[in-house]
Amino acid sequence: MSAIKDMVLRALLWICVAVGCIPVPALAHGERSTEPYIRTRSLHWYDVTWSADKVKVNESVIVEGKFRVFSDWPDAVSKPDLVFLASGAPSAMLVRNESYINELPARQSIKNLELGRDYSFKLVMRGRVPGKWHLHPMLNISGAGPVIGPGSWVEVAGNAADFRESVTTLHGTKIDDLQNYGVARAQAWQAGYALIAVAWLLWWLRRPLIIPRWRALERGREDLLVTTKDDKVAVGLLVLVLAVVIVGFTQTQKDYPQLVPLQAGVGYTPPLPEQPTAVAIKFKRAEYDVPGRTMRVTAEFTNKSDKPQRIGEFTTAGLRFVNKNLPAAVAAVDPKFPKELVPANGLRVDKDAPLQPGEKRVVTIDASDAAWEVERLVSFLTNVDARTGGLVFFYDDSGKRSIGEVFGPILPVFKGVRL
Ligand SMILES: [Cu+2]
Repeated sequence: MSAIKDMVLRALLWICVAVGCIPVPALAHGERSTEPYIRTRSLHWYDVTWSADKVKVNESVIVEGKFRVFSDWPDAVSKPDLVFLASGAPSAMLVRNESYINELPARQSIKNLELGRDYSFKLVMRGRVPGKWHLHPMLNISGAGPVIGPGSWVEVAGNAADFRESVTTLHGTKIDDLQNYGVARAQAWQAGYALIAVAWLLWWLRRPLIIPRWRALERGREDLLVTTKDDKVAVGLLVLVLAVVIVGFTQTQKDYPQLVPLQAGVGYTPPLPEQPTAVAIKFKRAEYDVPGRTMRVTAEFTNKSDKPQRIGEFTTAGLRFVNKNLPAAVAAVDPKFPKELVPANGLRVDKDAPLQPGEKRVVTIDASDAAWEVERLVSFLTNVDARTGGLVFFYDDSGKRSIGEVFGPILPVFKGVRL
């Protein structure tokens, strides 16, 4: 018994040490906690831009880009039949004033996204609370939860007290600041109901409670528990509550005769037009080299276009592995794109010569970086369904891009970096 007690105490001690004594500043907000099979096989965000990295309170920053709904969607994740576009940022430090999917306002949920297709998105965020905030696009998927896109730091400068969210209603009423509009009225209602609830509780609490009542029950004197006076008070209270509700409802209807109810409908937008993939990809194998921190994917590539094609980028889980030997691919990375999401080692392509029209070639691509560990992406090695996936960007000799998908099972290996 004392051994178990010892063990429990020791475990508690270690938990205290772990939680209390190693404070780590929270610089982000959990974007790395999503399982790798979701991050590598559900949504692939690309061409994401932030219009500014510094705004003043009340100024806007626009986050826009595209996402591919991956063909090899994991079985364990609900299909994207109902989604809602949101922003991933700490609370409402920036407010979301507008949101769009394929230029359709996305203030409501959107239904029936199609696998293997692309969608564009746009978020208009306005600075509210000064500070440095990590701002991501995020898609909430019904039944699966949020899938977060790449994040960039946006600094909001100025004074929080200057923030205003003013609107003019359909009737022309000017509301100076939506932040506190109607708050006092809502609080008065809550306080009123709380008062009634507390009065009702006190009515019963003022009398002897558990033991005397139990003894009365024991003696078969249930009639002593609820008196006629109690009944009267209960009826009075019921009438009071009904009167408050009816009078409140009538008065509110009179004050605001025309109301638009909260909208519960969902929208639909067809995906963006399908772009022909210049290169067909036939997956061969994938391995994760544990000591070399490298994901290595081998596939057969067939050039279906009439122009030579090269592999420029492999992107998965928000990381962009870029082939540094291909200027078009390097130029496609916006210099303002978060550096930590573009691993310095880039993408190694073992047979990098242009793939000629009609040519078929087996190529191995190596994506090496500590980011696999930092981004907590290696836990796919312990998943029951160890699969991975990503987008491959091809560029022709004129710099035109096309996108292909690669996915398949992945195995861990321990042989070190191949040179
Ligand atoms: Cu973040």
